[in-house]
Amino acid sequence: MSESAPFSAESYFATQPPPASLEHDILGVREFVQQQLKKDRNVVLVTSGGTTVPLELNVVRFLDNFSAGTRGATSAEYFLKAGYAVIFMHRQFSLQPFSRHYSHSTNPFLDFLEIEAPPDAAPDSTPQICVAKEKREDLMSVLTAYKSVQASGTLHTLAFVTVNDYLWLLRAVSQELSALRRRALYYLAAAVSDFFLPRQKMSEHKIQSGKGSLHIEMDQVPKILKSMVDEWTKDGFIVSFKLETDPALLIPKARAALKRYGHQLVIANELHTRKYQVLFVTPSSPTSIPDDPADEDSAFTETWLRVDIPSTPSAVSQKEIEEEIVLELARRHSEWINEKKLRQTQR
Ligand code: PAZ
Repeated sequence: MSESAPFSAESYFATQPPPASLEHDILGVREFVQQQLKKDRNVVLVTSGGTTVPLELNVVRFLDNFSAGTRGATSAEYFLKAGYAVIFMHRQFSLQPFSRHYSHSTNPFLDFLEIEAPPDAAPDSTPQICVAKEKREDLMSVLTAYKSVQASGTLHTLAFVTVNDYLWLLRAVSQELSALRRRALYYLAAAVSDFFLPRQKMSEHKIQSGKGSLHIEMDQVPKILKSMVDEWTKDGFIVSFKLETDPALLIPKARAALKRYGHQLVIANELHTRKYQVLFVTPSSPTSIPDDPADEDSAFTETWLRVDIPSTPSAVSQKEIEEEIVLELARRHSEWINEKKLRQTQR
């Protein structure tokens, strides 16, 4: 255990420096939010990918969090399809909406292309590049969606690398997005480190191996969801994710998060089944969660969302679970907005 007091959100931001690009990034987000306000669109902030924890100021080594960014990139596409404008805040070089279909490791882009000599060409004419026939239909559908999103200006992307970049960006983007009040949806799918090394404890240069084994004491990352709910967002609909490897912890951990932070929904998923099933956990009553553990089962509502598991590891599941997740969230978000409006008019 660290001897110093744990970081609160406030002490974290007072002592850890902001990333150099923060001001520039936020101007871009502000402009995007203003455009969406004019168009009366709902906006979702999607966070995606893992965060790093550098061990040195001149960083050679770092800890990383597991995440390819599949959940975030795929969900962003479905949110766009559902009519949301999307701020996609992702780990640098992790998967992104649309280009994810052509990831270099699973579906290399060069394999889509063929070199073709024009049929009646002179011997010295330049060969043509064309898309392989069997790939054209899929590529056309991805490209059409991509171009349409570009033309409508509904996707804004931002990148982070370290957990520090992530925290500063999350706070600033949430504050900008709060202008949309309940029309803002926060979809926190990034895998964020629970521990970090404060700048004040970091070695300036590469840690040397001469002293034998390495002992590092890390501090706990502050629980910023509380500040997000109470201070940074005004009335937004907040969805956090909970990843566990022990299935027995899924429900208790999701319930504990809702009790502790007071947000709207936790999507719980287990590492090995996350692509085929997730659990939506919400408080049964939007206004209060009983303290008595005996009432716990009735205090929360849990709903599984599932898609078919592919029959072989290489078979592609026809349906992506993110489609189901986003459809259900869009429905719940809209219902929640309407309930809030109704309550306001009844006052
Ligand atoms: O990015 P990915 O598709 O490989 O994984 C998604 C995920 C498991 C990181 C996400 O669904 C999630 O649970 N994020 C929150 C992780 C956490 O508990 O910090």
